[in-house]
Amino acid sequence: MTNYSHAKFMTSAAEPHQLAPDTGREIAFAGRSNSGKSTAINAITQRTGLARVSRTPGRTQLINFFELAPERRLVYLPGYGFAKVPERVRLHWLQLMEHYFNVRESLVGLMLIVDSRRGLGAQDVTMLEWILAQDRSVHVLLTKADKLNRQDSVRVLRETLAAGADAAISAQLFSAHNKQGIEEARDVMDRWLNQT
Ligand SMILES: Nc1nc2c(ncn2[C@@H]2O[C@H](COP(=O)(O)OP(=O)(O)O)[C@@H](O)[C@H]2O)c(=O)[nH]1
Ligand SMILES: [Mg+2]
Repeated sequence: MTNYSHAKFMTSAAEPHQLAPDTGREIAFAGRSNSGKSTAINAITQRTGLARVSRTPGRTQLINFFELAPERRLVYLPGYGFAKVPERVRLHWLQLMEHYFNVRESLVGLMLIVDSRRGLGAQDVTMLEWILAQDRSVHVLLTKADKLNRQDSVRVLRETLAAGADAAISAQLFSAHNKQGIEEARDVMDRWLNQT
């Protein structure tokens, strides 16, 4: 079992040559700006402030690496979908992501962070298809589940699973505010990090 509270910041990469060494295993967190990535990372690691919760969406264009244990990493990918991002920044994001996903041998799974009130959007689906085309595992965290009533949360979970049915993705409801689904997310990550 990984002790997620031992997570510590390693390094940031703005350019391909700055990525952490590609050894061991790592899990990446990706999703739209403002979908709750930082908050989910902080809840899973129980480390408030490990990943900064952003006031200004769309600003982080860095890949942030956190060490969970020796040779085990959590990777925070820059968010997408923020309308006000200049074209040059968006292209840089695209190049960095293409490079990361194409080269990264230690990447064992992607946590796709999706606001449960929005559900899977077009850009999430593009990301999903991209990752699945490379035969990598995806688990969708439907965040901010505290904002939905029971009926709506069940519906969005069902729709998400249906959208990924061909590829057998997994998905769950998650709320950092209600501490809902944190153990379930850690279990998925443990499986990916420790599979033999
Ligand atoms: N109600 C609620 N709000 C959340 C939750 N997780 C994140 N948020 C809010 O959503 C906004 C964006 O969160 P953040 O983690 O910075 O998203 P990021 O841009 O994907 O890293 C912030 O205002 C958070 O407080 C949650 O579980 N419940
Ligand atoms: Mg963030």
